[in-house]
Amino acid sequence: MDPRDEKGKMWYNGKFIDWWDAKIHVMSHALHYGTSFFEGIRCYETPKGAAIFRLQDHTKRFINSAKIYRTEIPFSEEEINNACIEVIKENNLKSAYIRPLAFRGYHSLGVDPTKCPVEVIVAVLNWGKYLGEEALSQGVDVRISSWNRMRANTMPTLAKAGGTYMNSQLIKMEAMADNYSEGISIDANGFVCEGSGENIFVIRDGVLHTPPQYGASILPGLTRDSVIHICNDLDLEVKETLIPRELLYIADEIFFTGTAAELTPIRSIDHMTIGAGKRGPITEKIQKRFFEIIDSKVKDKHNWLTFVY
Ligand code: PPE
Repeated sequence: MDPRDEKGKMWYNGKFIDWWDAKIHVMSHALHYGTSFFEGIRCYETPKGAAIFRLQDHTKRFINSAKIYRTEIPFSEEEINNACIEVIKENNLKSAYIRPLAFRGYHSLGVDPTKCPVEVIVAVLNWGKYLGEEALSQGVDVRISSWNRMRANTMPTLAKAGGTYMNSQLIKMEAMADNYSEGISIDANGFVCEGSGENIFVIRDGVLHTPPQYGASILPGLTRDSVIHICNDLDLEVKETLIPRELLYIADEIFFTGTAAELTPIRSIDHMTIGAGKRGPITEKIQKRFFEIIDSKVKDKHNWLTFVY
């Protein structure tokens, strides 16, 4: 994705403006202190037209991320949902990555954000495969990060807040500097957490394991939640449990989940081959069902799709 290619309209505080007119002042609070909340949502091209995946759940998480930081987004849940739909229509898109963002704008310097206005945008862009074109079928090579995720009661991990992503950036840059696609973070207690922008599932003896939604310093991912539902539908057992680092090395299959990453298999960690060193059969089964739901090939029984047009 090259932002310079982006044209078209951006939803900005309730109005549509040109992509390049969406500007802020350099003294905006968010720039100085990381004061922002965001979402990443995919809109897929399906045989029945453009469909947004889990829109309402993303909007709820967006509003709650702000609430954790005592911030009220000055638009209702319904208005944000509609903004995501309307910005796709306005740009006449069949598919897109939708990025709602709320941030504290320009008023005064100082840590106290409360006088700075809360501004909201919804951008749409083309975002291809997060970890590379072949990642979904071939898998990726990753490392365990030397950076830990935030300890409980430091930076809240249930909030998808801009500042938190400084930690993600450390994990990602360290991995890339060593030619890995991604890093896996460990929490303050020494247990496996997540990728810099993905949750993780570990398969051993036919059972899936993933860090618990609460208490493991992870973002409660919606793709993660979707995978858990799909596993129930497919009669696959999922355990939400603390995962020691060494379980990764002896796993049969491991994959990342995320809106951007979708379901990306991991083929090696720290140069140790995972399972057969390629996408495993259970990963493939879950991945297949995930895309069948999106492609309307099987019934969307959980009501995950919102059709745009
Ligand atoms: N953990 C983190 C830290 C995270 O950022 C994401 C999403 C997830 C887990 C998976 O959550 P979900 O998308 O609800 O399944 N990361 C978003 C932003 C990535 C970025 O580089 O920006 C995303 O995937 O859209």
